[in-house]
Amino acid sequence: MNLSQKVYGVTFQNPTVLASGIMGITASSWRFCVENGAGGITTKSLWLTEHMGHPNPTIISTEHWSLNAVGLPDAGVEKAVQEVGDYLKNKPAPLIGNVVAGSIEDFGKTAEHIAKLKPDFLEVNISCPNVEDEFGKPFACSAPDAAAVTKHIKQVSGDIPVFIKLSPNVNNIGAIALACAEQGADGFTAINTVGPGMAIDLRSRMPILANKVGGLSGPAIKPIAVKCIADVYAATEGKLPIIGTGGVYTGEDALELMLAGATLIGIGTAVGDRGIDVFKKVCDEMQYWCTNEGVEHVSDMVGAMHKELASRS
Ligand code: RRO
Repeated sequence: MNLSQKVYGVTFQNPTVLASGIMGITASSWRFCVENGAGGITTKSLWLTEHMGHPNPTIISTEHWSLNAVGLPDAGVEKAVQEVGDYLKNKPAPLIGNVVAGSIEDFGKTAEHIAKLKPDFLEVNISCPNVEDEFGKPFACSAPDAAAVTKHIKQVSGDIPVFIKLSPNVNNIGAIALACAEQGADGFTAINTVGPGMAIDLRSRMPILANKVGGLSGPAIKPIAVKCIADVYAATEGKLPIIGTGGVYTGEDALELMLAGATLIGIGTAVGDRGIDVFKKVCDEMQYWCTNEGVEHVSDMVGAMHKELASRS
């Protein structure tokens, strides 16, 4: 059973990808993920200049969900250039450079810096739910805003495919994806975290996160991820690759996101719960299921729900 996936000429040995914001920003931590089975790596969100994150506590986890409001701490593009450059010199697996900014112009500048390093893809984070106080509603919450960022980034990114990271916190994710596709988006990452949500400590009567609210991730959000991926796939007629992310813990979770339309599978919160070798575990579980079910190549699963629905209508 073959797990490899080819996207825009880039071969991923398996569909699992480290999701953005997990495991820091050093070439050695990315290599460690690949040694533990990751088919690809996404960097944390990179800023043009140094950016302070939110104060602690920034993360709270239960068995069913995590809430985070890390607030995008980053050392700025100089540091990113060093680490990304180091990784790309001798990369063990493809690298997706994730960029973030507070304005369309700064998105362009950051993307231009990172594109020059020749990552395999760019991922554009227009959907962080945790910096609304600083920057207002995420660009991903409006089709014209999301399209404007896409258009600007496509002008500076050369031949690097551009994936737009979408927000689930909208009622028209398909229309937003389509607006980005019309401006040249090469693919999508779906989804960023849900909400924001809030958790309150009973004794202190205070929100647990210093930021009060945070983005929801973990097993509880998988059905939302599946629906969003299916909507994006349908809106773009399955023509553009999707990195499906949201609540994937097991091989069967990964395959479910593939049936909805994902070509690659981001794994984030599960790294903390199942350990760094979650990538290898998820791959072994995908292998096991597909072999038992007679699926020869994992790519046969991508978008298969849509074909099945069409064949029955
Ligand atoms: O840093 C964060 O607080 C954060 C980001 Br950039 C994001 O895109 N999604 C999220 O849940 N947290």
